[in-house]
Amino acid sequence: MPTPRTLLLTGAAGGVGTLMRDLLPAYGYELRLLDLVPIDGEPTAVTADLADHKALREAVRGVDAIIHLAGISLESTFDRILRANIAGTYHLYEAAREEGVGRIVFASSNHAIGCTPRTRPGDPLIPVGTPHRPDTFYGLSKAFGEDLAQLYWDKHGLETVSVRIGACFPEPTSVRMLSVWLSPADGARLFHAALTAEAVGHTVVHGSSANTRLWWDLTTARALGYDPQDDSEPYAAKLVAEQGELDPADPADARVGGRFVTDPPMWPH
Ligand code: NAI
Ligand code: 15L
Repeated sequence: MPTPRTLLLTGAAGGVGTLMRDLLPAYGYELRLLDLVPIDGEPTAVTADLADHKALREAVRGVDAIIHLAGISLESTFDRILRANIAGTYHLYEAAREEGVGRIVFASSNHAIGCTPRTRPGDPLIPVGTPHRPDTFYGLSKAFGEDLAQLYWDKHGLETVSVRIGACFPEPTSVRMLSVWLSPADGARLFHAALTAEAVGHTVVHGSSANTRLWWDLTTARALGYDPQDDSEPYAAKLVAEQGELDPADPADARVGGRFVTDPPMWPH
């Protein structure tokens, strides 16, 4: 596909959105911003809910591609996840289909496979084709998003790269994060690769830096042209001294999703 220039960034007020607003313009993108909440210093940003079909149609009209970050980014009640993440992602795909947008980069999550046992030293890395094993309603919504993306590719020719992000923050803050960290700069590299690779159909990739303690396979991400430059290991000595190594006897430490696996579910209230 031709190199996209104009991008819609949903969830632009959030943590990853804020990091990407700083980093993506250097790749030559012009960003159109959308979020449920107003964005400081961005008077032209669209303030809209993913449930607002008319606003979504207008927001996607004329863009070359979309990075879809908007939604609830942690566990919540099923009803809230249903509205924001499941129905919300459907509404975005419908708007994109109606307006003829060619490609979406979908912010999936490691929590779509969160109940998968984590890799121990010497084990093979977790392949991208590992079955969905969501650890929460939140992870379930990301599994849904990946399947929705497959449906829109198979039925409508709308391409997606689903990026199962590990943890994208300025620095790793836990021993678990040493394995799953995606540095902001590598995040921008990965999004750029996902936006510019030829003929992606629906491709699922794991989204991490080149961490020494990596748990999953980055082959499909590298095949897009992603060349991660960062490694969490320089942060390891301090974090391990403070927190200790992961304990294989602790169920939260034994699986990919960490405490998402063991936290009690949230019920309606
Ligand atoms: P965040 O919670 O900081 O930002 C999400 C943004 O989406 C917020 O600004 C919020 O206002 C907006 N939003 C929520 N519901 C909305 C709705 N109905 N309509 C419009 N906007 C809505 O999350 P963060 O950390 O920036 O993550 C971005 C995306 O990446 C999320 O989809 C998250 O699930 C995914 N992700 C993030 C990871 C991370 O390490 N930060 C790891 C894995 C996945
Ligand atoms: C996610 O999916 C969350 O959005 C993020 O806040 C982190 O908790 C991350 O996963 C993680 O697994 O550390």
